[in-house]
Amino acid sequence: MAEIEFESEEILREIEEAPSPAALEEIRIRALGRRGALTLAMRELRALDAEARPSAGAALNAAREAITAALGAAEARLSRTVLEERLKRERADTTLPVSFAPEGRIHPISQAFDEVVAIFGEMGFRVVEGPHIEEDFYNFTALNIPPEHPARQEHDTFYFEPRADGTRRLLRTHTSPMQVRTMLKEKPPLRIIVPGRTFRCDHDATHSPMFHQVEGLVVDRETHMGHLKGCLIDFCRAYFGLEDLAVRFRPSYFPFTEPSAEVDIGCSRKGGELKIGKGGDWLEILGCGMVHPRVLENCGIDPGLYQGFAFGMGIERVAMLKYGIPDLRAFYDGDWRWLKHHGFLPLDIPSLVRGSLAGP
Ligand code: 2NM
Repeated sequence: MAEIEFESEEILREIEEAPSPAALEEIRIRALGRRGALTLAMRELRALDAEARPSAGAALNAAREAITAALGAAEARLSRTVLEERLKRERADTTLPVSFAPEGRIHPISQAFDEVVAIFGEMGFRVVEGPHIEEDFYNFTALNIPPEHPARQEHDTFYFEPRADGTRRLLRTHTSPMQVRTMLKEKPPLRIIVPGRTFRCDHDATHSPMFHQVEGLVVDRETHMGHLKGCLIDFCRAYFGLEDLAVRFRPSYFPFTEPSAEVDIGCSRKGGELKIGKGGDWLEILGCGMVHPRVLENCGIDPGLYQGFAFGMGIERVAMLKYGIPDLRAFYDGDWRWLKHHGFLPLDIPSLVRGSLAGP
């Protein structure tokens, strides 16, 4: 035998035009497989005349290299195409609206915060937030609670280890340190509320060592007890969604306000069932008072020119009353079934009146 017939041009053209990795594989088998055209041609080399063999062998080897290279290039091109098509097919549009049936729930504490903030926001209050770890001055001294004052014991304070100079930092026992910081930093008129976490070393069925408060402060030239009463009566009626809710102010004592009062809302406890509104019984929900002149002075405000009122409430308590949650401790358990029952749908916008309870 003097010659071997093998044409690689047709194969190379087919490789170039292969539409898919599967088509490419079919061509590879047809050319280089065990019974492929080139494999069979290589086998014929043995039957060739000795002088014709080297050049024919070299030609076949060159054809093999060309085909192998073309297959590699085609494979890279086709796998890129496959990836691009898959990306096009599986594309996620992140601008689409979120699911309308979300599984998550807004915690009742967060919901109550949002509702309280919405009401005071509508009245022109600004939200201020600050650190949980505080200095003694902002938590106590500036608020007319000097060292050895019995209120320091009543506050059941969590203290940190003393520093070299003997002073200790603490976990704030109320959010009032932020009222102090705001008065020291800004000029009246002031109208702020401070929602946040607070800490007292107290743990039983009705007390948690970590709890939540909203406190408020108004300071202006002629702020008086009438402003305090109007503001807090409006708040109670808006929060509970009852225009005729009974509200009363009962004299009380706080070191940082004078006079001081506690705010009760009307309710009825007939038949063991609590109903908020009217009915001769009372429920305490707020503490308040006119800011003590010494507190204003400690915070760089001239009590001869300015007066202010302040108030504070426990968020757990107002949330329990409004949403009918019986047990304080469940707030912190992180039990998903409890949250499914008492939590709120994330897409509800908290309004001045109420957020709707999530369905089952
Ligand atoms: C309350 C009750 C009464 C209060 C006072 C102040 C400050 F810093 F302005 F003096 N902040 N919050 C206050 C007054 C808080 O909570 C039951």
